[in-house]
Amino acid sequence: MTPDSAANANVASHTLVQWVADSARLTQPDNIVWCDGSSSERERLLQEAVKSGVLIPLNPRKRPGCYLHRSNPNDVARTEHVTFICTPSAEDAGVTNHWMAPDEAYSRLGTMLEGSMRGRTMYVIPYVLGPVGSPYAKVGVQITDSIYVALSMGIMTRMGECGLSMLGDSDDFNRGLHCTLDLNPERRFICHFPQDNTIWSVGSGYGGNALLSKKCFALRIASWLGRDEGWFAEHMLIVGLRNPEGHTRYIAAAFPSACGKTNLAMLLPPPALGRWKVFTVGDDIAWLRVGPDGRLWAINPENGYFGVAPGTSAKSNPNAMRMLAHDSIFTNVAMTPDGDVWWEGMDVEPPPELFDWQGDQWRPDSAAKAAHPNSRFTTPIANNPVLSPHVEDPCGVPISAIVFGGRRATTAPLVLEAKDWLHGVFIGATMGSETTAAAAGRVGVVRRDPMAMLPFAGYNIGDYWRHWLAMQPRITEPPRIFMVNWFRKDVHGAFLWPGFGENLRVLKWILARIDGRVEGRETLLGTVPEPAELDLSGLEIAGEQLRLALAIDRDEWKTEMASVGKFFDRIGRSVPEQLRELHRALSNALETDRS
Ligand code: OXD
Ligand code: MN
Repeated sequence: MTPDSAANANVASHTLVQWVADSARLTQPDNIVWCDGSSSERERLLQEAVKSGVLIPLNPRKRPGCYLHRSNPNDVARTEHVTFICTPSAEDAGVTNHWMAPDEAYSRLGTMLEGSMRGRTMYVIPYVLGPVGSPYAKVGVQITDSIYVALSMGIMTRMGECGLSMLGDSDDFNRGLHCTLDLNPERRFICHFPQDNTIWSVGSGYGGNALLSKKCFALRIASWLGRDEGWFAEHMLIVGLRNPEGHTRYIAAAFPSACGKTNLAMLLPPPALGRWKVFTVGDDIAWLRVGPDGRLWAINPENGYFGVAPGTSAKSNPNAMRMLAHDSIFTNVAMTPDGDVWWEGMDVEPPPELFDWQGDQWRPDSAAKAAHPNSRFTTPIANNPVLSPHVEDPCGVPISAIVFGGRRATTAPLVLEAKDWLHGVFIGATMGSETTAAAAGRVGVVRRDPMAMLPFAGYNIGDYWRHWLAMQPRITEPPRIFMVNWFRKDVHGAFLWPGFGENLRVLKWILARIDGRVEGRETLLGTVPEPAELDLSGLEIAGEQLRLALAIDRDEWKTEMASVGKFFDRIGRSVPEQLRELHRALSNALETDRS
């Protein structure tokens, strides 16, 4: 589509035309390009991005259709400290979010945006979250001055004409205004205005801050819409598991950023479980609705993966390695002299020389990492060799189990089943996990990360828990709720459980519980497997190691409950009383019960 072509683009929504005109008046771009999502447009944008140095083409024989992007070194992760929920009252945002009054946010960012696109091109990107035509899909339009963002949105969303035709003449779309400014961290703000279905993001080109469809719309704004409209927007993968008898069930699992959601979503079964098949519906975000049958049904709002590269290997995620072979954008990975990519944990020896993520010469004896720990790949879902055939189903897939997981070296057992919905919500609400490189700040510190939504709930977390509880009566066939932890370590710091493909053994136990085929062992904190109930065929794991992986240590859990109590106190009166009560009951039982 040619510049300044709103008329040619057949934009029926007067509100959209007006909003783009207002944004252009504010930012004063030299050109406006309405993106149509065609392959010719993509080719043109790719060529421009290469010409301007934003993308480096990789070796077409090794990585056809692939490009490398190097970001500003100060702009490599989500920046939670400058991410704001802008609601009329601070109480609506709650203590786990940063809050700014809407007027103040519009005015502060408005000043930064004034004339900010002078000399630049404004891309107008209409997109659909969810299968096109699904009654659950939603339309967003992002304005950006970043060609890298425009190209990435073309991978991550169903982008272009489909967005405009789904919108028609309606004014019901998310308005995302993004401008990179000068990438000065002092002028970096990601502001959400849920009442206006609007996002303003300035000063960053990093995916989680700048691809506004993802964390900003599909989680923060959507969680707000979900509360009002009676559904859930969650930081969850969606995976289908087909058993050897040919029956497929679906699990939705919430893990914090960079804790293995993508790996679990496209897991390759170990040889002993080779008759099982795993299908990916989504790897990061799930929108869950109650179906007419009283079950929860999930769609993946996205159309691509924005995954963490380091640690991805033929061993940890062979399906991901296959999908990254072509038509992907890599950000901040290392580059080999012959134009291929490399990162730590790829499990192939680094060549004697590399260009590190900043483009500098790197040798295997260099002290620094070659790839940034939060370096990423952006790749279309269609590249995934195990993509579920149901990914475009308008009503999604029915969910049999919800799994909450964290990265915990201690305390949390390999798997545990909640007693009921309330207890499951408690487990999700109180989960803890070690921080990762996906967000700026210290790595490896345990923090409470309720439902893996700490950085993504678009409103007061206590009200968000209330919404989970309030939905219960409507979900007459609820999924069962579990907690998992692949990351527990022994005293020497070695992982107790092998993880990756072997995690299917745990998922198999979860399905067996749902089918009533295993009893498990009841504990104060929920039901854990008897070791013999786990299918360990073909796996060498010492009995003691497994016992430790499954163990519930009373002292560790007392400490855990004390930390949960402090977290609840910090959140204050919005914590639902039912969760408070359960916390008291579990804490007392840990003190007194000797079973
Ligand atoms: C992500 C994240 O990029 O959670 O998915 O940070
Ligand atoms: Mn995520």
